[in-house]
Amino acid sequence: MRGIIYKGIGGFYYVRTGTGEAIECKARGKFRKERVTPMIGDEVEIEVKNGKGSICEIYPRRTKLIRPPVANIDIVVVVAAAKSPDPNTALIDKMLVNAEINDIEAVVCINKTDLADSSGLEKIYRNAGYKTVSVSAQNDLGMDELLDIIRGKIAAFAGVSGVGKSSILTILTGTELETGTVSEKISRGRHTTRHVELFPVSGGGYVLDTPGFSSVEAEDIPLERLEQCFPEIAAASPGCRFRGCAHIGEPDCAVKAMVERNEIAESRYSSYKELYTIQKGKKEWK
Ligand SMILES: Nc1nc2c(ncn2[C@@H]2O[C@H](COP(=O)(O)OP(=O)(O)OP(=O)(O)O)[C@@H](O)[C@H]2O)c(=O)[nH]1
Ligand SMILES: [Mg+2]
Ligand SMILES: [Zn+2]
Repeated sequence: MRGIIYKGIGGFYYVRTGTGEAIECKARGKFRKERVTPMIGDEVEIEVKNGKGSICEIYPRRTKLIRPPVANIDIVVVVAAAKSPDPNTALIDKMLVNAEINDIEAVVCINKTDLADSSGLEKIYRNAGYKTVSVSAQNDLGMDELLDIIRGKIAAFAGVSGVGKSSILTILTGTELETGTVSEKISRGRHTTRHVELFPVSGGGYVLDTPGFSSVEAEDIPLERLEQCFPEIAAASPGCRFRGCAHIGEPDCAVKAMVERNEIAESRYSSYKELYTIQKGKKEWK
């Protein structure tokens, strides 16, 4: 029987089969010998005997994230809030880079549009080449548009604490997920959402709610791949005078010209420069 691992606890894997049935499984011993660890999101073949399941095969992974450890994510939804907390473009950009470097499609979702206007933020990311969607979990607005984007896929929801990931997912899945006010979180000093689990979406697909997927380490991004992680910079790059232009101090740089004309957002270019500088420094120390 074929299924997907949606949760793992204490050596047990929980697999949902095509019929929607959930089965508790152990991994066969051969995986340990081959040093393969099943991941949440893995498509697996299982055998069930006397109500006990065992995973006998793991199908090839389409994608593989390390933080959090999840396989087969098709799309990353980077969630920000129009307000409370105020959007942090540097962190949004890092989450987008994390998706790009793992070859996973990314979209930007702006929540809490009942509190503030989201058009400025939307414009930054639409200009960068990302699909954007503005929603309000509180007023149940924009959820159909979001659903259309993720339907049938495995979607990971990323974003800093308090932007409303769990609130959105509660609506999309019809499963009550743990949410909390921003002040409650600060006083507890930690996230509300603590474990990694895939939840089925009405109409097909799964969503992942996790606090862990909020950043990317610059060491994970080779300099030569950095430009590709910023779609609008990669698109402008052929207009630079020099091939291999780093868009930092070179003359006749098309990217910098576009930043000056406000055609590439200043915040996006700063994020690029920051990651470039960190990575360049590391390379020179080697
Ligand atoms: N005004 C307003 N508040 C919202 C909206 N969506 C969520 N909230 C509130 O924002 C707070 C944080 O929401 P959560 O869904 O717990 O945020 P989260 O992103 O899951 O946070 P972590 O699990 O800590 O990463 C809660 O008090 C929600 O009620 C919205 O659209 N508008
Ligand atoms: Mg949460
Ligand atoms: Zn350039």
